[in-house]
Amino acid sequence: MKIRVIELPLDFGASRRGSDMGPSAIRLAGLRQAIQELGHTCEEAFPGISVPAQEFLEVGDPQLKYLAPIAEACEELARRVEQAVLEGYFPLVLGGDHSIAIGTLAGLGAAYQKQGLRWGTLWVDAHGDFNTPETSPSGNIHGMSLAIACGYGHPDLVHLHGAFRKLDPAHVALVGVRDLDPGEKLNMKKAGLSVFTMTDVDRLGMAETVRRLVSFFRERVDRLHVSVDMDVMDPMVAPGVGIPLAGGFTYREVLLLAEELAASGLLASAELVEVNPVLDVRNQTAHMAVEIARRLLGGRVYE
Ligand SMILES: [Mn+2]
Repeated sequence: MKIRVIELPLDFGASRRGSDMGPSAIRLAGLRQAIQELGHTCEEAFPGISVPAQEFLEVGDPQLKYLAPIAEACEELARRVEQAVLEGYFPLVLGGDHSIAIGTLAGLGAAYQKQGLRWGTLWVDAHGDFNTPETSPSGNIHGMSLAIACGYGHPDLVHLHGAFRKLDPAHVALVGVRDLDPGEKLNMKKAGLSVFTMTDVDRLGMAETVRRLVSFFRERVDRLHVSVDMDVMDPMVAPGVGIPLAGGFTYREVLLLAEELAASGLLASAELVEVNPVLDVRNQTAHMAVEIARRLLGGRVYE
C-alpha cells in the first residue's frame, strides 16, 4: 500500500495542553520504520500544516472554544485528506486532539462523494464526541467532532470543505465507549448510531465484538475509516492522553481489534489522536499508537 502520513499538531480543541506534540512523539516512536518494514511506501508531508500556539489565540465563544483557528486548520487537513484518497493513498492522520477529525472526515466525505463510494467510520473512543454547542459541558470542540461530521453542530464546521453531510450516521459505529454526557447521549440516539459500550465488549469479548463490527460495515459500506482516540485504552497502559478514564481496553484487546479490521479488507484510512507526551511515561502511549498503526496496516506476529 501507499501510505501518506498527514499530521495536524493542534491541541486547542481540548482543555489540556500537550497533544500538539503527539505527531512528533509518534514519529519518534518509529512510525516510519514500522510502515516500511511492512513493505508499504511511507510518504510524509513536509512542511506540515502550521498551527498557531494556543497562547496567542483568543478563546472566542465559550461554547465553541477556538472555533476559527480549528476551522482553518481542519479545512487544510480536509483538502490534504481528500487529495490523498483521490491519488490512491491510504491516509494515516496523526493528531492532535480529536477536533482534527472534523477535517479528516470532511476530506474523506468529499473524496468518496466524488468517487461514488459508500463509506463508514469506526470511532474507537472512551467518549462519544457527539456533543453540540448546546449540550457540551465544556465548549471543547474535540467533544463534538463526530456529531459535526454527521451534520450536527455549528454551520462553520458542519459545512467545512463543502456544504453537505460528510458522514451518514447509519454508517457509524462506536466501540469502547464508557463516558457520555446526558445531552450527548440523546443526540446519539436521535442520530441512530450503533454503539458498543465497554460493557458490551465485556459481555461479548473482543473477538465477537469485532466480528459484529466487521459484518456491520461489510453490509453497509465499500470503504472504512477508523478513528482511534488513545483514551479508549486503559490509563494503566496508556497514561499519555488528554482525558484518562479508568476501565479501558487492554493492549491485547486493541491489537486484536486492529488486526481484524486490517483483515476485513475494508479499511482505507486511519487516524490516531490524543497522544499527549506531557502526560506520558517514557513515550509508551506513542509507542502503543505505532503498534496499533502497524496492525491496522497488516502487521501480524507470525506470518
Ligand atoms: Mn475522542
